[in-house]
Amino acid sequence: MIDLHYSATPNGQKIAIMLEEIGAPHRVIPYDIFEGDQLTEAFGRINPNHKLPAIVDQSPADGGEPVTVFESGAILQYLAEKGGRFLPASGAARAATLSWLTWQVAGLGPMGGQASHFLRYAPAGQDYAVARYTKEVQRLLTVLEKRLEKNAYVAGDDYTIADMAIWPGRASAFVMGMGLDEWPAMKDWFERIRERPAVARAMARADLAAPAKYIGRHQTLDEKQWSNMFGDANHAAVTKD
Ligand SMILES: N[C@@H](CCC(=O)N[C@@H](CS)C(=O)NCC(=O)O)C(=O)O
Repeated sequence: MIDLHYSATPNGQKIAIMLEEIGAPHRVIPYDIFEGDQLTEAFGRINPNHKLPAIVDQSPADGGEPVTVFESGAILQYLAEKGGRFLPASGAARAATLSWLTWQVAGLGPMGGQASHFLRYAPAGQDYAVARYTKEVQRLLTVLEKRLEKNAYVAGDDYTIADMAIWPGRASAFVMGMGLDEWPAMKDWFERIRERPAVARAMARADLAAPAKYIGRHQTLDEKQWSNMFGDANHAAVTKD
């Protein structure tokens, strides 16, 4: 049994999709990040960075003590090794998978997160920041489009954890007005992945669905929610650990 500490955002959805793909028994432990569920000392013992997702594998392969993993890229790699699927064992295919996985977690993910912040959460009038991050996301999506023009999946011929890392964020980019019509190769890749039974199952699960308050084009947080997400409460969590 794997505990999935989960918030219904693209980073959480990556892991939910992977758990469906490998058929790993799991239970979802939901966190409302607006309400500060991620800021408790108990969760700090699972992820000292206080971000979702994280997993606790209660029955690791070596039969030892439960294993905790945080950071979505590390979780995907751990689960691929546990499930024996979606991460080639060696050679060029493994290198490509880990390169594109890291490209997502270190590039597209954070840049998309900043674009989303300045477009959707920050007070109006942040033109420079909006332009900077949306332009960088467009650049990264062009890199992805070029890759998918020549490859069925991002790491090559096969669907891997790198596709799983990229797909949910690409899905949620619609909220920022970033459609798929100008990216034909990406659109085809997006639809093929959406039709995978495991992806369709994950996206249909009520316990994984994003609440309406997470997906507004313009977000309005009250003072406490703002503090939990971006302000004093968010910072205080790491100083008191
Ligand atoms: N690099 C991390 C990013 C995790 C992350 O930013 N999680 C967000 C939800 S998508 C979160 O927990 N936000 C709550 C907060 O910042 O307090 C990963 O890939 O897992």
